[in-house]
Amino acid sequence: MKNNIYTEILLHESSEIIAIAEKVFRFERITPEEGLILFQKAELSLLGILANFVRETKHGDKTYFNRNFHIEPTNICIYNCKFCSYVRKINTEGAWEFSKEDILEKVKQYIGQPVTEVHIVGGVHPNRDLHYYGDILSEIKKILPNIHIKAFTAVELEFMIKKSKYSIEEGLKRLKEYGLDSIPGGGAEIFHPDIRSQVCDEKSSSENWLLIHETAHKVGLPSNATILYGHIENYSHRIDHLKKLRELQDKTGGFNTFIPLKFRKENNRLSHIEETSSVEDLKNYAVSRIFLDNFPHIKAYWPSIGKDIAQLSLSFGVDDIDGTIDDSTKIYSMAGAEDKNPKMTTEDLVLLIKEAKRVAVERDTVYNTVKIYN
Ligand code: V47
Ligand code: SF4
Repeated sequence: MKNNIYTEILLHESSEIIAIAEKVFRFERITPEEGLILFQKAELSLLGILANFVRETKHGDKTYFNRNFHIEPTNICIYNCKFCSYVRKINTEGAWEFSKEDILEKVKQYIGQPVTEVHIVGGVHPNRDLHYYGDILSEIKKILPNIHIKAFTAVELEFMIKKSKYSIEEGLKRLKEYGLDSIPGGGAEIFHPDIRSQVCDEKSSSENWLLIHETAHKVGLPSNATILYGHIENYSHRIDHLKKLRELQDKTGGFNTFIPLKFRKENNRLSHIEETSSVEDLKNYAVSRIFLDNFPHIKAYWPSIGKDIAQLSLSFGVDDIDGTIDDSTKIYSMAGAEDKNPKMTTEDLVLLIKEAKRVAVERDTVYNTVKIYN
C-alpha cells in the first residue's frame, strides 16, 4: 500500500528526482549536486516523504525535548552582524550586562526543579575573558551540581580564549575544567565567504568556527551546528554549508544536532528582506535531514520558528523541538518572532508532540532518555 502511494507521488517527478529518491530509500548518501536539485526542483510532498523516511529510520516516532533555561549575560558585542537585532555598544541605550551575582541569582531560582540544561550565549564583550566566564560556570555547578552547561558560541569562545592567551585546545580544556559540558551551534551563520563577508564580515571566519568545533570534539566536548538561512544566500550557499558540516562530522562524529535558524527581520540592518515562507522553512528542514545523513538529530527551535511550524516540521525530518526555555531568551523576540515571552511547560511540549502523532521523549542535552510520555 505504502509503496503504491510512493509510486503515485514519484510519477509526478522527473527522472533525476526519482534517481535521488531511490538513493535515499537505499540509504545512499546524496551528493551536493543532488542536494541542490532537491532544493530547486523537488515537490514539498516528496521532500517530506524522503526526510520522514530518514527521520523514522533513525528515531521512529520519538520526538525529543528537554527542560532547559537560557542565560544571556550581555548584549554588548564588539561585532555588529547585519542580521543581529539585539547587539548594542557599551554605554549605549538598550545595552545590558548582568553581573556574576545577577547570573547566579537566576540560577538559584532553579534549585529543586527538574531542569537538566542551562544554555548560555551572548554578545562578545570586549572586557570579559575566559577566567571571568569560567568562574561563573564553576559557581553555577556549585549551585546546580547536576546541570549540563551548554555554553558560548564558537565566536565568543574564539575571543575569550585569545584574550586569555591560550591556544584553542588549551582554552577549551580550561573551560571544561571550569564546568563546560558542550557547545551550542550558534555563530555558524553561512560559511560561504561571498555571503559571510556581506552579513558578518568582522567576526570569526568559517574556518575558525569549524576548527573550534573540531577541537571541542577532540577534547570531549560535543556540540551542535546551525545555519542562518533566508536572507541574501541562495540554495548553493546552503548546500556548501551543509557539505562542510557533513565533512567535519565524518571526521569527528562530535555533532549532536543541526538547527536551521530562519532569519527574522525586525530591528536589524537586513529588515528590507522578506522572511521565508513556511513552505521554504519545511523544505529547508527536509533537505537538511536528507543531506546530513551523519547527524543524529535535526532540531526545530520553536522560539525562532514558532510553535505551529515546529509541530509541522515533525513530518519534514525534524525529531527535536528544543525545550521549555522558561522565557529566558531575548534573541528572537527582539528580531520579530511571534512569541515575545518564549516559555512552554513540559505538558505543552508533550501535547504539541502528541497532536502530531509522535512519541514525546524528554532527553538530557546529549540525548540520554529522561522520560518517555506514552
Ligand atoms: O548565531 C541572530 C542567530 C544564533 C538572528 O545549539 C538570528 O541548541 C535569526 O545558535 N534571525 C544564536 N537568527 C542562537 C543559537 C541557538 C539557538 C537555539 C539552540 C541552539 C543549540 C543554538 O542566533 C546566532 C545567529 O545565527 N540569530 N539574529 C535573526 N535576526
Ligand atoms: Fe555579536 Fe552575535 Fe550579534 Fe554578531 S550575532 S553582533 S557576534 S551578538
